Amino acid sequence: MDTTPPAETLPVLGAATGATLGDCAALAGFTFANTTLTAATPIAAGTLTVAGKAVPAHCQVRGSMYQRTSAVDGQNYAVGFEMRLPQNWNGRFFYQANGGVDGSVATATGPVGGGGPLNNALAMGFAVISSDAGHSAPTPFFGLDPQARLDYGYQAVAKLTPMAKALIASAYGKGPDRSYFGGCSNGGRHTMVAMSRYPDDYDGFLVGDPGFRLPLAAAANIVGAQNYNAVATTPGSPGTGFTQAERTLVSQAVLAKCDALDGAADGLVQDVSACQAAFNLDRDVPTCATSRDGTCLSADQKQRIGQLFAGAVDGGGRKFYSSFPFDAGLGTNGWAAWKFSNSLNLDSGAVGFIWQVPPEAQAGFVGATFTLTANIDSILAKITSTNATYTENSLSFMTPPNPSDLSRLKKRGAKVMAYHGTSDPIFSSDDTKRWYEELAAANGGSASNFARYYQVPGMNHCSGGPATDQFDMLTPLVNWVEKGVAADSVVATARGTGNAAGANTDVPATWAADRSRPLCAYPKVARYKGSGSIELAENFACQ
Ligand SMILES: [Ca+2]
Repeated sequence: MDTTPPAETLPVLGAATGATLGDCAALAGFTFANTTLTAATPIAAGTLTVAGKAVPAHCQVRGSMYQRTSAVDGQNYAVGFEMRLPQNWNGRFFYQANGGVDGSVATATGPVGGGGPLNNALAMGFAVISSDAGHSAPTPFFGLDPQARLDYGYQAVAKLTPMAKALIASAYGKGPDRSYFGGCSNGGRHTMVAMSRYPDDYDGFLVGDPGFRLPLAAAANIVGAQNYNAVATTPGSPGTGFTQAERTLVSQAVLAKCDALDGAADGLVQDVSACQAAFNLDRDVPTCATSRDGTCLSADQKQRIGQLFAGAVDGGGRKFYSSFPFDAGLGTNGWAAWKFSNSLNLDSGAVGFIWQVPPEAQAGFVGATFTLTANIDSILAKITSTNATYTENSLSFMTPPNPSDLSRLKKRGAKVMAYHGTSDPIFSSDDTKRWYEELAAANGGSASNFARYYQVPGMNHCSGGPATDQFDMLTPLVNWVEKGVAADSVVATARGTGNAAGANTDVPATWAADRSRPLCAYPKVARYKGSGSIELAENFACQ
């Protein structure tokens, strides 16, 4: 892949200018089509804290849009939201895309990336919106209503965006000069969907560990649980099919082959691509001669685990989701939770109720039973089906259309910064890497003049793992959009013991608690310069 930035000149959008909030309580009188406000409340400085830091004075506005009763399931639906409008506004709007199956209005602080937030958009002066994406419970049963499926997929964003910009105009006397959109996990998916569907509405996109092919990733995780269960010592408990000791064994085997490829044996695999060529599960992990005891894998385990890392396959042996890279983070609790627990308790309901056509029957549904007994070909057929009630299939409403065609976004000067933890166990960084390479190919070999991708070695799903997972990617995104300054790297820090935003217990005790590393714009990787402390980012170069 070509790393030379294209020579073409793209527009640089001008810088936002700030304003001061007028009367917070008066915003309760704001009117907009299909919108009901329930409160406009002044929040004093320090009332809200994020990672131990006080958030400045702002106005909290709560409400909902498009209240209705479903003709399909008889339940009440609306797009619930809150906006937080700073007293001292920086002229910018941030759409906070939330994770999971949505269904609750997370506090609108505007995460800036990674774990243990260094900062937040609200404290930086952005006006921030957060929503429940069209249903008021964080459970999958909203999927019984076809419109709620579409709101969750992409339509809530289209409903909220013009209302939010009008409310900002009402609050400050002008609309936002610049608008940003960001989130991690399903929030990363929302962001990629907005990049494809709403390129005129936002100027900067912050994509974190995106589940941009969420139905297929969930189906792959179900196949994973079935395979781990097939080698489980306790049937029904997939984690006993790949135990903590065995996962640590594989992590250490990966490090033995890959850690030093970046010039520093430091517990971080920076050169993820080279590692996949260097590490061989079959060769580099001992095969058990007799029983499993944590120092080896059985031949059956190796075959199944190797296949899952290569990419889950359907009943006919066809790969339907991405490969996963071998990395140092699969010995962690976070990795295990996604593979062995969330596969039973989250993926089952999401597949069964939100994406399948027809959905499962709610009465008597048991997530673990569904996951461990479902036929993958039946799941794949149903998540790509429609009928008279559910007229749009899940891959259509969940996935960004044509994700490698961002020409409209690019030409108007908008920018994209994406990151993904290479030990993410649910959405594969290989999938995001493939998307980015396809985006580059669609742009003459490089997309680096408007979209950049940063791998986060060792990081699990959005945070955690043996990683430097604390970073602010919103500030460099603003600099790129508004000043034309692109980031070749973003400095990230480990959250070891004593970290003010909360320690990450996956950070090895042998690391400095505040170890730093550059997160490099793909395809470059951080390599040790050969001298100086290996705890400091300044001694690594993106090459
Ligand atoms: Ca290393």
